[in-house]
Amino acid sequence: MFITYNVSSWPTKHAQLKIWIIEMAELCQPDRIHWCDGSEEEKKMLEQEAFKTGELIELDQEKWPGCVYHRTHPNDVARTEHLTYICTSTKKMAGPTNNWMPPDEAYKKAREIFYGSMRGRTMYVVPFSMGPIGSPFSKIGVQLTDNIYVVLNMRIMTRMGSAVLKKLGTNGKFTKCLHGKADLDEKKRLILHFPEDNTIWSVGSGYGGNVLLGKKCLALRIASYLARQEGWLAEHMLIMGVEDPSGRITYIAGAFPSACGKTNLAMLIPPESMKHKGYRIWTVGDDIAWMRIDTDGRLWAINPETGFFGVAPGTNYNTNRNAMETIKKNTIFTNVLLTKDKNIWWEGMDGEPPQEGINWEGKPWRPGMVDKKGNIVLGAHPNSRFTAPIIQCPSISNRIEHHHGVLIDAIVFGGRRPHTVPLVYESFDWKHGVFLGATMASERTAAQYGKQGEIRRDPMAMLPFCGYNMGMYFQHWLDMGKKMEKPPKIFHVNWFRTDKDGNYLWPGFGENLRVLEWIIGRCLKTAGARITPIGYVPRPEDLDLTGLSLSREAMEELLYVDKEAWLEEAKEIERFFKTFGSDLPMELKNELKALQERLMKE
Ligand code: O2Y
Ligand code: MN
Repeated sequence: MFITYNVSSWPTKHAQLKIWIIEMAELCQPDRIHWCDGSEEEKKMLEQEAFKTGELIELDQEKWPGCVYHRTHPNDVARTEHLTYICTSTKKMAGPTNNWMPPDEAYKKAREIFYGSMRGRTMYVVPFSMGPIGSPFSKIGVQLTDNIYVVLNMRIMTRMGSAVLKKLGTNGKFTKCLHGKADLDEKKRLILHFPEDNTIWSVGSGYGGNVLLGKKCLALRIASYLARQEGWLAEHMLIMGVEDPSGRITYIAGAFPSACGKTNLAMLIPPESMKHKGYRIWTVGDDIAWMRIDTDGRLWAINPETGFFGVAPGTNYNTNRNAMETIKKNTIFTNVLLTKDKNIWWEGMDGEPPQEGINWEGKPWRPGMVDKKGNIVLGAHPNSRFTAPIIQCPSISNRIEHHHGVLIDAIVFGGRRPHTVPLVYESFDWKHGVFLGATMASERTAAQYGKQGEIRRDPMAMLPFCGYNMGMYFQHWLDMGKKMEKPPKIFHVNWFRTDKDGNYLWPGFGENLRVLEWIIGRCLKTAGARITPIGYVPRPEDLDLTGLSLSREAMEELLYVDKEAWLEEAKEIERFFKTFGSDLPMELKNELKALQERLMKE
């Protein structure tokens, strides 16, 4: 079939953009091409279209104004790391932690799947900006997709539409993002990144991180590659402002592996017993931070996104009141339970579960149902999500649109560590801080792929998201420190240390503010600490524990540095470092040696 597209009516004079779209359309052969302008009318039109086909279901508009429901294919409910590739011309550039495919082979394989895959469908052209349009931080992408659900998600998660196209002008740089659902066959699913071509191709999936190409693919994998070339940092980090009783706001960037509560921390609500102090939390972002050194020699950050793609199960008014308030309207719910009266529910939501519903697999569901093996049948998938505009968050920072972002005073790394790692400690300096980030690790939970309980090293929480060789990435972090006049202080936190019976020692959630207060105190040089072989650790009296029912022994255990356990940890780090071979920076090898010497000294 020969299809013509009315190119002369396209709303751009950007020749390269037009040539690329024609090329992609010739490959995928959509029946129509629709340029997204980002308007309200367009949103309504797309929703109506998707309601007709069943791609989206309108929720009860009295209870959930502006909200819609979507269910993905049951084989397509999470990012697929094993099908995600970095396609650089050499394997060395992708490094030992990424799947690698030569670009020619990758393009060839994907081309075969994309070929003719949009016949009978519309190809949507989605121009989007990661970061405020026109900010020196920002990057523009154009995503082609055959999926309305993806367009509507991109509309929430990014600045999208005509204003971006205008900014792109006639020859602006952009990331070429091609997405097609094809036939959702797992065997024909590929998430391909071509950093050298500034290109992303994703085929065979309709879910989250695989298809919202501005998010993990562009804002982390491609951006981390560009950031190294251009001298900045693209990180898997939340950004939050902590306003202290004097009105001073300290901004903190925090890297935690997936499923460690980043969204909850970014929206923290001060506990009752600390409210009298007058702390307030301002949310800048819950997932991604782009950070640059400004003319003052300090590190400034923006959140390049405009929405939250948060995990629904476990979210309730106790665990995250701000998230619950955020998702009350204009939200897309994916793979949660749907009731007959067009209401939604997930495990861990407030109130009683509904008497019946249709679960994430599209099957009838009742509370307490078990499968043939006697396992509980879930209403919502553990990775079910809400996509909500950040602007609806009650704790939203007023600097979200600021073109220079916020000044970062502290970087916090964290993981889920039942043993060994204290509640909080501070690095001796930037280089030692990079070592803390490079060696961070986390226990796998039931919701994650892999062996439950296993400790997985996840440097800077970037293991699945670094778009190039991680050894070179560590060197880039070290180099960034050398360029800053006053780099942020670097800390490590662990909310998940357990006692000998496996019970969490620290209450977590809002109480984490007590730890942040110490971190801020260290930045302002007002909080005390003791020097240990692993860094500066607070004494119990250095933290405000007023109103917290925690025994002195529990507190001491939380802050205990067990030298034997740390020597074991150091051996594991040594093994992990070996995987990077000669790409591991000498400075990190030296940091490990220095840690071992400090541990053996006393
Ligand atoms: O499973 C997915 O596709 C989404 S994963 C995700 C979504 C929002 C924020 N972070 C993550 C992550 O895995 O880090
Ligand atoms: Mn994330």
